[in-house]
Amino acid sequence: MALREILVVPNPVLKQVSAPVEAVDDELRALMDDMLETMYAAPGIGLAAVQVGVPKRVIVMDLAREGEAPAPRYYVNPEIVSASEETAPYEEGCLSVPEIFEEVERPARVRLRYLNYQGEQVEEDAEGLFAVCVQHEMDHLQGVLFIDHLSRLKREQAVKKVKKQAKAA
Ligand code: GNR
Ligand code: NI
Repeated sequence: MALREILVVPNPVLKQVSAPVEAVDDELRALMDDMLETMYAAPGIGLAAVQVGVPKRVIVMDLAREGEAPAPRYYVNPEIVSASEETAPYEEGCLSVPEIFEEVERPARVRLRYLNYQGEQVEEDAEGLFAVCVQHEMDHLQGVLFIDHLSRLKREQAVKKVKKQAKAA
């Protein structure tokens, strides 16, 4: 396992549309292991492969709270089968837009279809933080960041802030 570098805005790789995975094999599992390690180290609750510079349709997540046992989740080629009409707001952040937090409104519940760590097709219902996080990660697979859901002014302010931080670091 190895830590990978997390790309931050305005890195153009983050705008790429990720390609479907052809096979869930040991090479892909090694990528997912690295992603999980990188996510835990950050720390974060989700990570899309494109955030470590690999534009493939792969997401890892762990929503366990502090003190709870780790609960890694892996999503390969995820699709949203259906989404609720009802929406819910959540104050989101992103490891690729460090230290910026803004409210985003998304469908409150979604039904997912994806391949798991073993390459088996699974369907699962998501709500609450799980629904927020999986939609945030699936946006990454389309080259969309949570700040793209904000007004242009707020988005530009966020990118400016991150650039300024990067310079100071
Ligand atoms: O660690 C993360 N926390 C978070 C909080 C609210 C909504 C979404 C997220 S995902 C984020 C990690 C990340 O950037 N994943 O792409
Ligand atoms: Ni993110």
